[in-house]
Amino acid sequence: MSASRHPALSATDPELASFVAAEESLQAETLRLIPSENYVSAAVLEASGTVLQNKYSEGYPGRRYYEGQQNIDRVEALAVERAKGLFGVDHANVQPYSGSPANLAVYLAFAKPGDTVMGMALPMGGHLTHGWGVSATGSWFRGVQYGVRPGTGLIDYDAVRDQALAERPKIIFCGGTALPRTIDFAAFASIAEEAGSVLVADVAHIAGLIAGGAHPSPAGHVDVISTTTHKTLRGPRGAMLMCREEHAKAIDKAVFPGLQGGPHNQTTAGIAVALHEAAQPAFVSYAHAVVANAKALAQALLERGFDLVSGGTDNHLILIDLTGKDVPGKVAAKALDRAGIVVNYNTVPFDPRKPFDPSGIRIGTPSLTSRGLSTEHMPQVADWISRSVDAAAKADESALAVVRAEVTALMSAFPAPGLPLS
Ligand code: DSN
Repeated sequence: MSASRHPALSATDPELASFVAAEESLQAETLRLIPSENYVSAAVLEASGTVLQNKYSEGYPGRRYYEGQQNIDRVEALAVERAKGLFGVDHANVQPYSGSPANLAVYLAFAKPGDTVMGMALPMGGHLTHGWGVSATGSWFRGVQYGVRPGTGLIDYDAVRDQALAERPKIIFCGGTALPRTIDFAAFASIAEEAGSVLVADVAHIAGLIAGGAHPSPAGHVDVISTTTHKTLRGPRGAMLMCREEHAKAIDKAVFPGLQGGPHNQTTAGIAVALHEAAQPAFVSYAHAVVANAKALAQALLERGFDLVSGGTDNHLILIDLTGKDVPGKVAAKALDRAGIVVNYNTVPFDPRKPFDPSGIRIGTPSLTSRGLSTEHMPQVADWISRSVDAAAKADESALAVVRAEVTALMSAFPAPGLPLS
């Protein structure tokens, strides 16, 4: 790390500073395809590292348990107003520490231990906190799970409706972590209304696409919107809960004092900046470019013989089923990492393999789009993935090294927001 970039850290703790410098280089040199990751702007990075973190602020603007909130109240109120404006909602709570605590607050607000709750199964593309067994949400509540159709990889809305009417869950979650297709919020809303359930859209992955008009919004269809702020939205690691006015008190009470203590004010500031950036015309272009890149990458992968869950993508995410390639997801992901392409191994629907050694890899285009790569680069990216997976099958380390050199060369021409220029 250059002393001029983080002089105090380098002087006080050179060992830790060297780890940060190494991470900066890694993020600059590699092609980051994990669909839930991104690069924050220098402004978000600065806001997230301010003296705001020296302050305790239990409560909400104008209703705190500690004095000295003159500035903190303004920061949080600004973030709240920006969230409401950007997503078109009555109420926003910007205090959840991250996505899992945000979702836990939803359970606290609307259900009692032992109640039935419904969400998409984790191996089908859902999230742990949507009632999956190993999560607190699946052990403190009775989680029932829906999935996708075999063959198409698409949500079977008729089956979801039948299950919801049979189970009458207190809460239904829609959204997930490995869903390449558009979520039909109106269809979920009509199911939830018939079943008498509170409907929650967990849009963590697609919040930035919604903000930029590249995915339909759940606002007006669902009771609560839960989202992290650091994925396609390009903010700091945090979360928000947004809802109709009728649920505002329940949500706020569940976040504080129900689950959390003092909010992380420095994160709130970063969220406020990210929301401001996401309200600019350039972010509309960014969101649409993310989707255009994902579609172009999916097409290039199909042309190279890859099997994609649901046959492609409508959003930022592609789930590659490697069953036909005879390379397990974990082996492929680790080989790609050695080639400078960062992905995560992932289950595919109806995966015969275990989650820690599954059949798929999950990729996405938010980060590469933040660096300015466009559809013309996607055949090259698909080519690197194809060569790396082939190299993994043959244990050909020299082929991976060749890909890595090519990746590093291209990425050096596309500096990442927030990172030092090398
Ligand atoms: N860890 C997130 C993801 O990668 O999708 C979900 O919480």
